[in-house]
Amino acid sequence: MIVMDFQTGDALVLVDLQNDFCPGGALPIEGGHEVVEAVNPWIAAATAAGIPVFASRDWHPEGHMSFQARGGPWPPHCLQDSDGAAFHPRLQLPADAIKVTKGVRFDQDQNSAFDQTGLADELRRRGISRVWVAGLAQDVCVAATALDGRQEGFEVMLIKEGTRPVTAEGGEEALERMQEAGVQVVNAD
Ligand code: VGL
Ligand code: ZN
Repeated sequence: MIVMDFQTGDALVLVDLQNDFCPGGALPIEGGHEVVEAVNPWIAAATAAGIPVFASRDWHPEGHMSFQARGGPWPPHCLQDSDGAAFHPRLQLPADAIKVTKGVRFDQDQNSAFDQTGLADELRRRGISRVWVAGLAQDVCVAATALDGRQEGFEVMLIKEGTRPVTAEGGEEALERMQEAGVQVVNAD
């Protein structure tokens, strides 16, 4: 078990810690708000170690193709500039956190923070070789991000207490897929 063992060449990548994915939001994930509390110490440790913090956000146009009205799987969520799309108020993002905006395309969804955002190139440009991933949801955007991170050649550490799934079965299945792809699962407790 490796705990908050940050080193030069690391980045912390926080996926979609937005109001709509927390209880009371448009696409609530059970315990989503607890994830926010769980990642705050990781943000503090990263900042103390000089490790950059990236924060992705789902940022959909009105009537996005991933919404049920368009035949997609999801209720409307994370509408651009809405309160639901805002980062959770208790998330202690540093002022210099680098935001990664996704889900903006009209013609397709982007679950992974790497999907057509240029994130992989930006990480490489900064000399980053290992990413610590946490956020929502474990079986959707976190899994897609962790798997793409591996695909792009990064070491990937999944912060287990820093993520929750939409469904328990989906979460288990995603965890297996991530581990098979070489994602290391770590826990602070
Ligand atoms: C997500 C469902 C729809 C996520 C985004 O961030 O995991 N899930 N859009
Ligand atoms: Zn979405």
